[in-house]
Amino acid sequence: MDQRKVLVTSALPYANGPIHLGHLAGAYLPADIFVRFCRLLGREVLYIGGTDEHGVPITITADREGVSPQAVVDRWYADIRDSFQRAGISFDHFSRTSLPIHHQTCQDIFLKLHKKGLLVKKSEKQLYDPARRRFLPDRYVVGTCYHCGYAECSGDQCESCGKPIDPLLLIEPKSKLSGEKPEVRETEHWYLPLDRFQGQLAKWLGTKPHWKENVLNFCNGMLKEGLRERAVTRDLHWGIPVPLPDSEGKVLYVWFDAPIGYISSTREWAAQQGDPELWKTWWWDKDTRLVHFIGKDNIFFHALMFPACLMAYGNYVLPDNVPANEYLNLEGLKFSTSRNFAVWLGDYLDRFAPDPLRYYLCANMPETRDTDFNLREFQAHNNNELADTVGNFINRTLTFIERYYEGRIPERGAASGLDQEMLGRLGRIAGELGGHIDNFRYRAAADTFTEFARFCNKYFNDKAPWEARKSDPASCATTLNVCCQAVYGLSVVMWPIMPFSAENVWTQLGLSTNWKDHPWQQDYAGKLPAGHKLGKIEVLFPKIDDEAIQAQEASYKGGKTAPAVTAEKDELPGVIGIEHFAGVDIRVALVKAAEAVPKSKRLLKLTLDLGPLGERTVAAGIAGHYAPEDLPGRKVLVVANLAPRKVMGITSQGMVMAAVDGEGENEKLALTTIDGAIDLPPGSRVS
Ligand code: B3M
Ligand code: ZN
Repeated sequence: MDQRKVLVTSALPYANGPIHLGHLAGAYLPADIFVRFCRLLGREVLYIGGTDEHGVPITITADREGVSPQAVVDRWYADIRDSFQRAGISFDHFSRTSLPIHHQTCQDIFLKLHKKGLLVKKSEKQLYDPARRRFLPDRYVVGTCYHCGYAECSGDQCESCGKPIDPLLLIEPKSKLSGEKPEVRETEHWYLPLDRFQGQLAKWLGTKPHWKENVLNFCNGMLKEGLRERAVTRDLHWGIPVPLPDSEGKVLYVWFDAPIGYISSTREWAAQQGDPELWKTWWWDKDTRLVHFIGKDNIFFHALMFPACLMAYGNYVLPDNVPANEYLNLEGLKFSTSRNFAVWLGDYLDRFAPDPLRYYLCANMPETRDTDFNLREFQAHNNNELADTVGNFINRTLTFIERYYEGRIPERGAASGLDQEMLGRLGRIAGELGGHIDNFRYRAAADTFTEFARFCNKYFNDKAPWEARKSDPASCATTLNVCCQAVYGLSVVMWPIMPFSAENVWTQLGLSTNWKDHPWQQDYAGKLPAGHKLGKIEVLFPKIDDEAIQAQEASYKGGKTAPAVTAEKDELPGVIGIEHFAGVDIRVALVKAAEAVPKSKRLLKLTLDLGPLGERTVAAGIAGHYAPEDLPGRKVLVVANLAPRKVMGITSQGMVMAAVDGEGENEKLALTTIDGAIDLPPGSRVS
């Protein structure tokens, strides 16, 4: 195995809202599992993170909430840092990009590139909002993507196809500030001529055939199209000032500054270690393996643009790997912070322990394709695999020893065929599971782990120590001795995925809870000598019941919104708070069938497809306005969380929305449909 030192980074989340499980599965959990594995393996490893505190995502949040950008980032930096800590994401250092050390590092890099003649100043046309008298960088403008047709594309990068965007080419652009069509004005900016790095980047990427296919495909696609220059400055008042004369009102582009955050976070770490130069032994040493964990929407910046900056500067190592993940969705739909359609990490941790989530996300990691987070599946993984398999084996072993051997490990005698098979498996588990983690195969790692626990249970059953205790005490003692060593082996290989539970097992085994005492490569079978006294035994993975799952479900199926910095409540009569509106679950529904309701002039009976929410029957008062045969195939809007009611013998499970004017004979009615809009799947939320 490659024992070079490893510098690991996880994408810096924007400090403008809480972390959700989609984030966790994308860039944090996989990094943490890898880092913990490296630690036990004895590799020198440094795990760096922090929050991304600049750019338009922050200023838009601040504008919306009527507070300063600093107030926004201060709040979310602390919230994000705490959530990660509670989830066991074990950064060696977690910094923030609004700190002076980061500003200095970025300005230094910018100036060095400028001095080398690698930045080009150009007067360029940019979108400008005349109503607000402001330029509209990045996410201040939305329009339709000219690559893929995505309608909510922002001015820097398309969320749908991941490609960088030239805002001037957006189709039907609109200002996010005024909603108006922007005009085009001249402004001066600095550009990084990525085209000049095309050859160097292609050559470097050619040395990475082992990278994940999704990452290589994306990069090769971009190279094929030809890289274009990218502006690295913006007209904004929040960010790192451009360190050149006549740059009033201009800051560095957030995607120029954010990846440099990895470097400045390392510098801050070094200073705190008492050796401010220590960061160079990581970033400026060709023997460092630099590994960036990110979500797929960040590939361009980590695998092309940031490496180009590092090449331009010189000295720095380039990424050894960029194992980008696909997306984790929530019940078939994208996690959405703005629509509060998410399981928030902090909220989850208020209800459940971190490890069952870590295990489930590891087993369900979006490694090569998008995967789905489903609370029922999470519950099943906990109850069946963790509680009934892993926990059961550990618990039955330890309670047996406590009951019949006074809590001391019994002697191991001659090994039978079954014992030898068990010991053989125990000897191989670290290599097998470690190989998966080392190659970012998390799903296989979780499978291998659980499969091993299953085998342990089978061994226990086959050896039937409860019978052997009387008929063959020596064999019973051997079985329990071997089981204990297997419990130990399980606990060590468990640590990267479920650190809290591993440490709990170490306590139950009467061992140190310091990971440094539990190397990955060791003779697990010989760890616990006969006579060793166990610690206090407890259930490792309690079962999760339906009520707990339902409570968590309610948090995103119409309910709580992400807390704002200041919650303003209007006291006017008839005015509702956002939490009331958020309680109404409006969805896109595809009409599958429509039929007249006997004896009713008003009603049609509709069969609707709500995607992940399933099929519904709804009685709609639209018969005078639509013929049943005109409706199948149309996409309508439905209030999906209304209590069912009986109308003319039909149980109506929701309400179809329509615009109405007048009454009776004079009634005018039109269904609110999204026909002809972009292809929104049934079940999409409306907000
Ligand atoms: N903050 C984008 C994101 O959260 C950005 C990542 C920066 S990594 C240097 O997806
Ligand atoms: Zn696109």
